[in-house]
Amino acid sequence: MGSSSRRSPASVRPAQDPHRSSPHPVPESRRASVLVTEDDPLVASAIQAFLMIEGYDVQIAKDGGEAIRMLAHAEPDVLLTDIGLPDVDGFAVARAARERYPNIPVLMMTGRPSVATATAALEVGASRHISKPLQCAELVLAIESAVAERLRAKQRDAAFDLQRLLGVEKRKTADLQIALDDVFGSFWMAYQPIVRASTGGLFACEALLRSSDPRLPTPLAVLDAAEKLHEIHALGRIVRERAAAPFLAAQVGTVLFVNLHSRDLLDDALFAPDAPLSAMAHRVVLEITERAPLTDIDDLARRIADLRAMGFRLAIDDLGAGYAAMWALTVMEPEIVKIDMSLVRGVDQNPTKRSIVQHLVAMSHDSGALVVAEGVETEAERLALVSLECDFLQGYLLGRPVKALPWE
Ligand code: G
Ligand code: MN
Repeated sequence: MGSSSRRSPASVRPAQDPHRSSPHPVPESRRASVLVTEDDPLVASAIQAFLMIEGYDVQIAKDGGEAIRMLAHAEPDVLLTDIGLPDVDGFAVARAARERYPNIPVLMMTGRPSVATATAALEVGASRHISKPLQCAELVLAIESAVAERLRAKQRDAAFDLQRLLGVEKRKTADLQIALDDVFGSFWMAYQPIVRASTGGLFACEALLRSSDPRLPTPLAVLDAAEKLHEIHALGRIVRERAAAPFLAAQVGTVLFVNLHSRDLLDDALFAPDAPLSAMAHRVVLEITERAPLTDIDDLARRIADLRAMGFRLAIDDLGAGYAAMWALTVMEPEIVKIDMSLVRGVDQNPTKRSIVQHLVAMSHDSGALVVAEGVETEAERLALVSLECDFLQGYLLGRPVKALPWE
């Protein structure tokens, strides 16, 4: 506003609308912040007082330069700027605001409205062009609708971002599904020997899932993908079918250890008489890891009893790796306990591990379970485990997992 249009605070005339009740409730949108650029201190303080009563957070810039500096510091919800200012004009302030915040609503006021000022205001993206003297009702309505528009724009942006995110997630899921479908076709079972600790003779083989697909290169990656895509049952069925195949063909007497996911216990196919493992159940040990919780499996005890009735033996896998060793031992009453390789690694040198293994072996034997030590890599570990009375040993020292059955 130039000096010619300076007016007293009385120029901010109260609203004429007789229906406006006062004091009005302050709606949520009124807490919006307004940056007012006005060089006339009296008009500025009148606008500020009025808008603050209306519930707005108001900042005053006394010239264009100050407004631009304040804009650099923080984004107001609305910019209300006079056109005539002593330094840069209101159009420059509007342009600077729009450059920094493309969606900021800009209201321009002038004491000398003309087609030219209205057109110029439009060109800098002002949503409203207000004539002075200001009508309070008009000013509030203009600010209210600017704030509402700003809110709608923000919601549109958020909805757009969400859509984009969902799109990306959807594509990722679709890609993962393709990878998993391919891996279902291509994965194979490797077999690792489990030997008798006393003689070194072959007792059993553990079937281990192996994938050479770079998208899902490890058993854990395949399991994670199957969990994400709710395909745990499908995966388990193929695992059991592929693990059993060479055993069924060869009719060998060696025991087969197969890993179950805790969810597999909920799959009826595991219990079916014509399922791949059912016919050879008396030669199969089903491993259930201690790492994953079994607490959310309904009817756990009955399901375990059903498997036993079919002839299966049960093993707790990775004992000592989780927090539920005692619980797993008492609920499952396993025939076999597999001590986790984290306890086996360096057991010959670490007195604590030695003592834990000793106690786990004693507890297992007391409850009638036999013990497999997993992940045996050195002769020193082997000797320690033999002296600690482990019944069976498994690990790279005794044999790596290989595609062919170890006796072939
Ligand atoms: O959870 P589970 O115990 O089923 O995991 C067995 C895994 O441990 C297999 O992937 C197998 O390749 C790996 N493994 C078997 N023997 C050894 C070993 O001696 N050392 C190490 N580091 N890993 C082993
Ligand atoms: Mn295992």
